[in-house]
Amino acid sequence: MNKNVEFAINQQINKEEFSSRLYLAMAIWCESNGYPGAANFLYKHAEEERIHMLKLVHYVADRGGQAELLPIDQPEQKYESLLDVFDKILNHEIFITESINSLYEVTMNEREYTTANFLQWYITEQVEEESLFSTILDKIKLVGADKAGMFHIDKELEGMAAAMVVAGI
Ligand code: OFO
Repeated sequence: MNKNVEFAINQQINKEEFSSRLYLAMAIWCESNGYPGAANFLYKHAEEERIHMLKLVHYVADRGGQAELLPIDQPEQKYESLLDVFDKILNHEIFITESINSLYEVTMNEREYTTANFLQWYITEQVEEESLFSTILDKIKLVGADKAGMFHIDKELEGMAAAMVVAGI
């Protein structure tokens, strides 16, 4: 496997692993701050990020490369509110999208078209994730300090977590 591409994928593996840990930290905060639905949704999302990481790990192995586990940063563990949590998630996903785009650029520069093709899945996934999190964030902003509205959003997130279980995520 092309060494520059392998290096860049290993950086992405690290970011996906960090994403999983970040959403786990957020789920823990939600669970102990009265948002059980958001917690379940984020526990599931942490698992999903782990799947994103493993998909890259297996791809590197399949192409005869060597996946490497790099040190992961400690995620923030204290949040001000549910709004703060989802605001940070959206910003993080935008950062991940930029990172996937840079990785795609490396594959293009190295003429690694097979890997570029493989990365299409991540490009599509990022569009879906940014849209999902921005919709949730808009709803949280809309209800503001209204407790009944916030309760309703938490229930909705619980439903989304249950749908992820049904979908086998
Ligand atoms: Fe939430 O994103 Fe991975 O890729």
